[in-house]
Amino acid sequence: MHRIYNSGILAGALVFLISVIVISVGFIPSTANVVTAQIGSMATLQNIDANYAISIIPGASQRESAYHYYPPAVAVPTGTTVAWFNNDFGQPHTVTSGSPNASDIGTVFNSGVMPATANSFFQYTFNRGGDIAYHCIIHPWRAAVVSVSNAIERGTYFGLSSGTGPVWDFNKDFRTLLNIEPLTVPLDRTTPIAYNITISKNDNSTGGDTGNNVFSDTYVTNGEALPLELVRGSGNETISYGPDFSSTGAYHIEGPFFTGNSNYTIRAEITSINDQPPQNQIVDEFSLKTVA
Ligand SMILES: [Cu+2]
Repeated sequence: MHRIYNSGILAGALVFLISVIVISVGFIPSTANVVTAQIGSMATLQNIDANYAISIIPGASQRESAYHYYPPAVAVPTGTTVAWFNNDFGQPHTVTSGSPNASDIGTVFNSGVMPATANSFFQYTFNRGGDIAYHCIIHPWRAAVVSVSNAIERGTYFGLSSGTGPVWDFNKDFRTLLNIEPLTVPLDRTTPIAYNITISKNDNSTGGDTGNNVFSDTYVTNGEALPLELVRGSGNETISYGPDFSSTGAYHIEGPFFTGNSNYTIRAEITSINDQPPQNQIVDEFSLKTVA
């Protein structure tokens, strides 16, 4: 998900390219809140302030491509900043809110034409709940959606906000982004904080309530909350990857252990702050139910 390309561009060539594209596309919706797509350098990519990356995949301009944006559907908590990267080298694209042919396209966000150059990205912060469809004006045959939730649970030491709330319904969402935010540890954007995340599954089939530990790993952020996406796994393997960006980017857990109609406990603990164990235990447990 995290891709960095090396390439320089000439501003003049870029302006020319955009002019050609705009002319050939024919229109930009007049209602659009056009925001110029940003062209990140290596440095800005490292320092990008987004939480979640969506890729405009290689081949996205082709009609037969299964996806234009990947992942095509995500569920995120309010406050999440999503960054879309044009990884379809040599092709211009847009990230434009609304379904193709809808009357309100581009009213929530519109990247304008993202140049067909390396490191071209657009970002938007979702501050309101709801499902927001979007598409590419140039290739309007693969719409995508960001589902935004206001759901938040407060523990003693952490606030847990998520894209789906305490019930994760696989009929709607294959993935859900959690944001695990410490309530008692200052987030100074600098001091390393190590989070241990343990997921246990309560096996109802035996009538028992005992949690089987199905996942445990430690993630470090630089004085930031922990964005952590849960993905319903398709294979037999558990995959943990990330972050999407240096400090604010999401980590991901893709697990075959996420199955429908199950109950999970997510345990979050801060195991070190600036490489020192905290003086008091900082730990909370949250319940998550899956429905299929
Ligand atoms: Cu496109």
